[in-house]
Amino acid sequence: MNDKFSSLWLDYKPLFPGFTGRAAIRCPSRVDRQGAAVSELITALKAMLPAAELTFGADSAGLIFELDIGDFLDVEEYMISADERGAAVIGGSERGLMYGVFAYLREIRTAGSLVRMNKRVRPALGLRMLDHWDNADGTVERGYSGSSFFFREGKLVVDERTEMYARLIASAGINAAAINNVNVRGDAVRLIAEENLPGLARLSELFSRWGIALYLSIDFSAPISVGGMRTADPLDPAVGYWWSNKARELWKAAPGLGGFLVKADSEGQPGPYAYGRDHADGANMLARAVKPFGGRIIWRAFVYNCTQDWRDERTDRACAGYRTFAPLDGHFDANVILQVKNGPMDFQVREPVHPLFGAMRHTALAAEFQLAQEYTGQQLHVCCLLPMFREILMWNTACDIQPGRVIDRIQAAAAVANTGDSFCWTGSELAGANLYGFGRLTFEPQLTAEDIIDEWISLTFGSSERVREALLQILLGSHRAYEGYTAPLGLGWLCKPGTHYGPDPWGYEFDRWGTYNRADREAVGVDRSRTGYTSLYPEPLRELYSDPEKCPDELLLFFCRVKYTHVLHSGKTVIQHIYDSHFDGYAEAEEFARLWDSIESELDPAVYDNGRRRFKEQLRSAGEWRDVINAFFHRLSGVPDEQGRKLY
Ligand code: GCV
Repeated sequence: MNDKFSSLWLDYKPLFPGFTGRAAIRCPSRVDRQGAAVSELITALKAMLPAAELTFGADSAGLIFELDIGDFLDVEEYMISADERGAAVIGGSERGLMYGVFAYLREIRTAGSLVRMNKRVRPALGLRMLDHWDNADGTVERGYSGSSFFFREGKLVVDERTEMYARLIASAGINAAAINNVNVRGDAVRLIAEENLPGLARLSELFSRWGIALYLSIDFSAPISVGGMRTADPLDPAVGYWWSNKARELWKAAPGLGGFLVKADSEGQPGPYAYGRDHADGANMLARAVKPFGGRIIWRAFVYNCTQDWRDERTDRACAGYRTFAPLDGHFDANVILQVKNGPMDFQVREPVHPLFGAMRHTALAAEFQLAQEYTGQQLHVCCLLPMFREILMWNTACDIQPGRVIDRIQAAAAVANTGDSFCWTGSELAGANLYGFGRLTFEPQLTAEDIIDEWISLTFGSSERVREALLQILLGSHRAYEGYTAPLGLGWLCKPGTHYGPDPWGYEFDRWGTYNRADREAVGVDRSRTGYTSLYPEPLRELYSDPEKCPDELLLFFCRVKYTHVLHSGKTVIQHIYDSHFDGYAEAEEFARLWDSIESELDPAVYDNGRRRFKEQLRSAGEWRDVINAFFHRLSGVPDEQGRKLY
């Protein structure tokens, strides 16, 4: 395991190196002096005012930083009033105070001075969570940032990196983390067994200090695999009893536990179906076991038939989550949260918003995003997902409950983490924007993606205007570019099966996963009115998506099957759009690499070098995508490029 790590956006630099006066922290006894808020403020002030005399509580003629807790605020809410002489930060609890301190530090660091400000902020969502797909053997499923820092050879690790991790994500506003893969395999099955209680206790204590609830992905069949029972039937009272005892044991050792995350009856994971029960039976049995301890069950809605017959044109994977869970609306206990992927498929570069967000009226929902860029370049390609995440959160479900945006319909947001034991945590420094931004966006979704990226650049790379402009241009344009040179117009799954990296337009065709583009000589795309998928949306979305003349260009081939000569709203034909977007996307990637080179002198040499190697691979891969996909559609359609470019 790599023990060296960067402090990323928490790398406090001297702000006023020449300030030799006094700086005092004042707080009443109701504020915990050993708590995260006070300790972070001390760490930051020592680094930012290296020559100041830092005092605690005493009167001071210099700068004054007052911290307090006010029960008129919500637990995670904070207020800041500040000017050139210091600041007063009040939180609704230690947690709120910690968020207030982080917010204040962020403001003065991005401004480069002590600022005058008045602010009162409450997070938009109560649960802002990271899901790590770390395995107990130290590997990370869909991990592109090195090995796990939570597990080494089957054992839990709690060390300085864990502390830094907690500070980093807390500073971004994240308040929960599931540390192990939802595919619970190998030694991870026994994570809830007695031998792991001391490790879990240490980890949950560390997390709690930073306001983070520890979640565990569990094996639904643990009564068998861990408990030695003969069944895991959720309606068998002995099974419920086993889970209740297990929960008691876990919460006694680790009171900071938040609950369990469950992938059941999906891609080979065990679940209630084996006993003829449904997902509500499974989730509620666990919910009852954890309820006395304030625990929650996060139950994933990623359930579909992954052994489909490709010739069956009626069965559509996109419909599966809806058809499984919509009939169960209202059947889940109050401490169950149904975690729904942002789209109906699986984190493709472009998907429609999942219809369950508009449909589930009586079920608590979490939106699940993926920071790990499984289908979006695996952190070798720069692909900033924040504009897309924000668009999804602000998307109007058109349901008849108002307000009806996704952000109004959910109680929580979770993201598959993109971290590992690489020095910069996310393999690529630029992928750090996704990690930071997910927390900030789910805390304050009124911020734009540009606001957040700008803030992240300043905290991570400093105040150079050239760096700021170059990185903003790269990050803000990166998703559009990636979509352009890979899978435009809502066409997903053009990637290689298994690894999900690089082009293979027939890789997922004619297979069992139910993920097709159905391209032939005449036409391309899936007619999702025929499969019944468009009917899962209310009007006016249903009509919008069903009609190729109305459907938004960027989703056309997801929803409709059209001829290559079909004319888009943009005025181009489908085939010409495919060619152009591949050439344009590649040109944008070239421009990103050039911009990165243009700021070389302002970057740390190791950071520049890491980026340069990744941009080189991005360009190689983007060229491959452009050529393979253009050649594929050119050969199928026989339509030449209007500009006469070589299509290979
Ligand atoms: C953890 C996709 C990924 C799998 C992942 C799964 C999920 O299928 O390729 O690696 O498994 O999603 O979200 O459960």
